[in-house]
Amino acid sequence: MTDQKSIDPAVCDLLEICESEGISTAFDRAEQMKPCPIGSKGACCKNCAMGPCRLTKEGQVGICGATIDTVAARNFARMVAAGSAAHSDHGRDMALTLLAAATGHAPDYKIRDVRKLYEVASFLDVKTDGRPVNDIAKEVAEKALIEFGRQQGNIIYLQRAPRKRQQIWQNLGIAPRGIDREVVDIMHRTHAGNDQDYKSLLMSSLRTALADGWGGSMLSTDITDILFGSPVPLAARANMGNLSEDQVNIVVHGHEPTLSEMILVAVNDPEMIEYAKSKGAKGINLTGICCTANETLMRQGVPTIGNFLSQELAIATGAIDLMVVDIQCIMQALAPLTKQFHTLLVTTSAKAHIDGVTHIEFDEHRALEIAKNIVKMGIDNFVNRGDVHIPKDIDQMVVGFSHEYINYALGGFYRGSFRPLNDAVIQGRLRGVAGVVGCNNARTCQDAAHTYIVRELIKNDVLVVMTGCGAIACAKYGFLSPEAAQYAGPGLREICEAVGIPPVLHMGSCVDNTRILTVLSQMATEGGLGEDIADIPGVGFAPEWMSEKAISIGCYFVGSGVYTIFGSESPVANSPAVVRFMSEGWEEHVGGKLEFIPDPEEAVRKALEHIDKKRAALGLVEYDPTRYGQSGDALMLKLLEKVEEGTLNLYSAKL
Ligand code: MSK
Repeated sequence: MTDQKSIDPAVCDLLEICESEGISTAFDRAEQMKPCPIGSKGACCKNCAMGPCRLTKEGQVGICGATIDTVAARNFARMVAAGSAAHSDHGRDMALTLLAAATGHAPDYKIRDVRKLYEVASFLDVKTDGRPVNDIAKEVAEKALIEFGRQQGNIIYLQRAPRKRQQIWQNLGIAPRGIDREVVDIMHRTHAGNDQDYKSLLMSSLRTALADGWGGSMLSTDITDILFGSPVPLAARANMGNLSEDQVNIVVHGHEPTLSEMILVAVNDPEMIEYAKSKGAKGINLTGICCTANETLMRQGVPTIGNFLSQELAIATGAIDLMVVDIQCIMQALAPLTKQFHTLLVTTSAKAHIDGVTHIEFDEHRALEIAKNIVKMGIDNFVNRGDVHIPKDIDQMVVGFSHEYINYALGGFYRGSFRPLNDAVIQGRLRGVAGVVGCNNARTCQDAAHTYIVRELIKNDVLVVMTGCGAIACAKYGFLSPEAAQYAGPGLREICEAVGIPPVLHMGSCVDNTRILTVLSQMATEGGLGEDIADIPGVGFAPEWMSEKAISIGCYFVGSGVYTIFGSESPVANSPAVVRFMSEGWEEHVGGKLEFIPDPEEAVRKALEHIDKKRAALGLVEYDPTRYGQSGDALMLKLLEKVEEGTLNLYSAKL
């Protein structure tokens, strides 16, 4: 039965143990608790104390008269606001850390990527000539913080979008103002008795999501790169087999790299390693889960042991001595679960306490000291370890494809450009591009939709970029390794062989979806693929989404002109008008649309149709895979076969 819950062999293995020992997990709780058929479709309004009103009958309205369209749109808008707030607040904390580092108040951090600092300074209109790095960093942090509270004008980073896109936002009045302001706007407008026009609510939702994508999240990505370095490709490993039987296992989980980067320093401290040995361990083994894992994975090569739905199963190995969590995607179920094992769970964010769990508040001013204390607690707990069951699964991958690196990979240091990528799409060697992102969801088989969709896309010569738990999902099945080129269509395979990249590129954590916005903007401005993101033959997917952050991400892609497909049932399904407006209405206004398509086969079919439609609109050649696949490694293999047969002499052959 476990194979219907997950396709991950390590998770299935551990689920069997949990089931036989009566240990509760999200997988069986999802079976026992069916989703509320009213709330899950957007038909329950609890925005005032006269309700909750459940609008289940045709034409029924709430006590205040709110229609199903208003209720569904308001509920959806609040999801966008919560998601945008979460991402953006993460971005604010990164800006505050940069400020503290630049002013000498966070001595354990320094500017690791000065080149990126200069680039961001130019976007934020910060002068760099002749100034010390820390002065520049201080002003960059201050200017970034202004973006959160901006009351007039628009978020500066909107200028990074193609001109046509900026004009669309201005014409529609959805160019975001301050990042915080747009979140507050939605919370105000969805209060009882305010905005009761579903179209207005949905257009405002786009503005709030854009404040996340082109504001809070984009700043977060940039500042994280400044502080910890812009990712470049490196080899790394995924899945539970990366836990160690004879070392202290410490797992970082959540989203922010500020603490996890310090934990990494602490576990490599010779004194800490000696201390671990004094307790009978062979050393200290650091691994991660969810997006904190993505952050340390892509910059430092720290292995990931799993994505969102793997977190409880990791505890069930009995091998984790300490799990330290920061913000977002941390299941409360970890608290009672860790008590059934020897694992110590430590919360660290002032915004993410869990009742009954040890809390050591993180403070960037004393970062390394706190990190060392936490690591020491893990070491001390090693002696309490009992039986362990660590699945053997380990998968290899290459991670760290920042947009800067893709640029470099395609043209080298002096001629870095997206020209080769655009040319590949124009020639039909690539049919199009896709971003596949988002979470796991216990209502669907773990990783199944991610891997199906990605396999089909690359088979059809669609280059895929991934972030978040989706990227970890595909890492577990080898899609993020250059060898995965064997699953790619002929054109994509040739590109992978020529450039030496996998057909599926890991671009970071969920906050790093902004890197995809940057790639799309650069493709649009490079020339030959129209003049706007909406012109590009591309699609977005979140096949196993579950969080409000995913909804915000989906909406900022739609607002940027991308056809975006979510798996699972629609959270607004009970309002056909809202469903239609998110598709046809948004497409008419902004060029992008959002559709919920639970069937992955149908999702892929519609995505490819859309890509072909965009190709036709640009006047590009029809996609024809038979034109490619005769060069690169494939040609070499054929020639070698002939040489072995004795039918070809390479020295005299005309190729
Ligand atoms: S961690 S938001 S489950 S991607 Fe970013 Fe994964 Fe989704 Fe959390």
